[in-house]
Amino acid sequence: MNVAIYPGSFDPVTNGHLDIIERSSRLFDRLIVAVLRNPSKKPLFTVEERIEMIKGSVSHIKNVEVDHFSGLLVDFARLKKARIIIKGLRAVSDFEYELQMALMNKKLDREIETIFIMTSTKYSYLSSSVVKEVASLGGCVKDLVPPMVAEKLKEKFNK
Ligand code: COD
Repeated sequence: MNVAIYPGSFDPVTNGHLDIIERSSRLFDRLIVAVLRNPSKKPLFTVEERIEMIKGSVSHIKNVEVDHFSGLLVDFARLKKARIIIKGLRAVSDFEYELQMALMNKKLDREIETIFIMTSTKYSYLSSSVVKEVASLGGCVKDLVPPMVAEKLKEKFNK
């Protein structure tokens, strides 16, 4: 069975992330969306909230599950018997950062392969940070995130 992991902060999940999830779920038997629990960062949403929002947005895809991890991604991958890491690429700036991580993950575990999926043009400008900024300033994020996330952002920023 081909198991792949799509890791990220997903603070919050956007339509760009969902596009990567939908497209990679068609390539592997099982796809684990893995939310990083990073105590040194101050996210807008808790891990539990982020998981709930992803679960609510991917329930129609049968081979996708949502989990969380802390520590090294390669350790989590080994635990889940996954050898493939999925990353999304939007721009050259993503590539430099992602290449460094892919090479480091390979150094840490030579069984791991990172597979890059190109963003869809319509989501190429989309990131969780931009979405949070727009929402915090009262802008409309309806077309950028799943409805449940738009609702949660409204609650957070009271807009
Ligand atoms: N279109 C396509 N792809 C997108 C889009 C979009 N619009 N938006 C985001 N993506 C991609 C990103 O490029 C990334 O691949 C993924 O979706 C998740 O994005 P984010 O922003 O939610 O998550 P990141 O980039 O903050 O996640 C970083 C990790 C959690 C993957 C990383 O920090 C990690 O692996 N940490 C664990 C510690 C570790 O093992 N370190 C050693 C490796 S160097």
